[in-house]
Amino acid sequence: MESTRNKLINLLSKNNDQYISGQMLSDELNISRSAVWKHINELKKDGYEIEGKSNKGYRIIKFPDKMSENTIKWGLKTKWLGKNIKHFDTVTSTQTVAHEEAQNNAINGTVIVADEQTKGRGRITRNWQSTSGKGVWLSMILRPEIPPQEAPKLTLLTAIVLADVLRNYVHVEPQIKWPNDILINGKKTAGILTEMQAEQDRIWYVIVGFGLNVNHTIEELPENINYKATSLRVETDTEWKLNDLIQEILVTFEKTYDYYLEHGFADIKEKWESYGFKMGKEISIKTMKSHWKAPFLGITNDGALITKDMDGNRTTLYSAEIDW
Ligand code: BT5
Repeated sequence: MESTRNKLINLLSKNNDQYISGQMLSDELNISRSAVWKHINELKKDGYEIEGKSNKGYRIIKFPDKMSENTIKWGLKTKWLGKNIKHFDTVTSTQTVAHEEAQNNAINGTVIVADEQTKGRGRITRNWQSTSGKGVWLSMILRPEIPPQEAPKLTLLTAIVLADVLRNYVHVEPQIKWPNDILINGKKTAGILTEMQAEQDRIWYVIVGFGLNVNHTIEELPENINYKATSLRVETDTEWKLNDLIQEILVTFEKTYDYYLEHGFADIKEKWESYGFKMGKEISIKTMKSHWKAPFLGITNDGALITKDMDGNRTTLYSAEIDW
């Protein structure tokens, strides 16, 4: 059940710029005027700026920067994505929670987001470092009516969404390293993980998760000889508000995803290629069996890597690692 506190925030948020009287709040919430006043004081302690005028009532002037269901929803301009948001201070993995929620019939567009993940997951058995409050660790539950074999396209679609937001909102020049890494200046700033539950010809649900390093200083970034990591703060010398970034990403995702469902994948593929890291250049490819160098010629309509095999014949790869 929704808490009185959340109901109060909702009432105050709905009214945007207008005041809402203490009496009306007390009637709507079914609590005394002094209980309303106590709740308002609690909100102020949590960083909400609330103006109170004796003959008019209350209005919210500013939400706190701290991430919460309410602060992400405040001013979020999406039609269906993020209408249901669950925020956690700490969680094992937002993917795991999203699977549970999806199995409990969570609606299309449900968003799971956490300040910290203790077991953030990458692909296969890899891990994703998700330090508390430093980045966006978020999973979306989607129920698209597409054949299961099209689901990998959602990884590529999410990559161009993140790249678009980084270019247009953060004003950096991102690149996408096939299939799912977002790089700035050659260093990884985000990764995407797409998982699904499906039958042969029907998707039950898809979970698209991404991790975006935002406010880490250089010292706070994961250190590893195998990969180079970066954050938006390191690249731009600016601290970013996680709530604002999430809103930008959700709005851009909704637009791009709806476009894909209506018009197909061709434009998204073209855009992906315009962001492609080492497109047209020689890359170092590793599969389960071999390791060789070949040119990166593009991606297919279903997102596979187009390159050449060791004998120089054109080939497409659905899973492989590209070395840095
Ligand atoms: C990915 O896998 O890049 C997908 C990462 C998806 C993370 C999100 S966060 C929200 C949701 N909940 C989850 O539990 N997961 C998703 P992959 O391509 O396998 O890359 C993993 C590799 O990236 C690791 O083996 C490290 O080399 C590197 N890595 C780990 N943490 C990193 C970080 N914070 N920044 C940059 N690189 C990192």
